[in-house]
Amino acid sequence: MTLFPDSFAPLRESIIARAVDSGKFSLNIINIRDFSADKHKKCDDTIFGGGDGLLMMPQPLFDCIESVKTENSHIIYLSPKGETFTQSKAKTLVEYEHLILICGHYEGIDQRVIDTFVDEEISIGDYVLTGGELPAMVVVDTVARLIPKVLHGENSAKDDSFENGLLEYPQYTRPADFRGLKVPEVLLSGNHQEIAKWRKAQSERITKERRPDLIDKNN
Ligand code: 4F9
Repeated sequence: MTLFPDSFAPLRESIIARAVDSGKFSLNIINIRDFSADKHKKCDDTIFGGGDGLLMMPQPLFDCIESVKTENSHIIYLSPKGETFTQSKAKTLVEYEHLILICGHYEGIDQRVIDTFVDEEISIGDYVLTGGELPAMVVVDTVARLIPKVLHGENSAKDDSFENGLLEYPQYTRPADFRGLKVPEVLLSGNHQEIAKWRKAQSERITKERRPDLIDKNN
């Protein structure tokens, strides 16, 4: 749910678009403005108590949410005040039958919408954006690729970074020698046991170098 449905064009590309077109999941971009009862379709107003900026009014959001929610809906508000989004959170979310993502814009939404409907607030990181649209797309993309058969064998999720608590090992494709830059010999060996050993060692090395916090978290 958004005041800016056109900003979701990126989800109409590539893997996510194909998954929607082949019915692996459905995606409805709902324009909150369509639910405004105001004759000018107004959806935002100034903030009680003072302060700069505009807040999204409760009426359009209440009507928008009530038009689609069922007892199986899990309702998320994208907000810098939320719990930080992780791969592990994505795995929890993919189990829900129906997710509703509410995108605030301007200064956000009236607290009564949150108190009445929202099951959890999610942040994608400690920074402020112009709205919840980009965070909603991040959540949709991350969760959608965990739905069975959205990814195919050639881009499977099982070796992804974070999947085993480590960053992914380096990868190479043809040619084995590009301008004198060579692919590590072991990967051409056909020895699957040695390849698995090399990949595990590389994963551990790169995680130790770049994200020692991930190692501490696993131990
Ligand atoms: C939401 C930022 C989630 C980070 C929403 C302005 C936001 C955000 N994570 N910033 N509106």
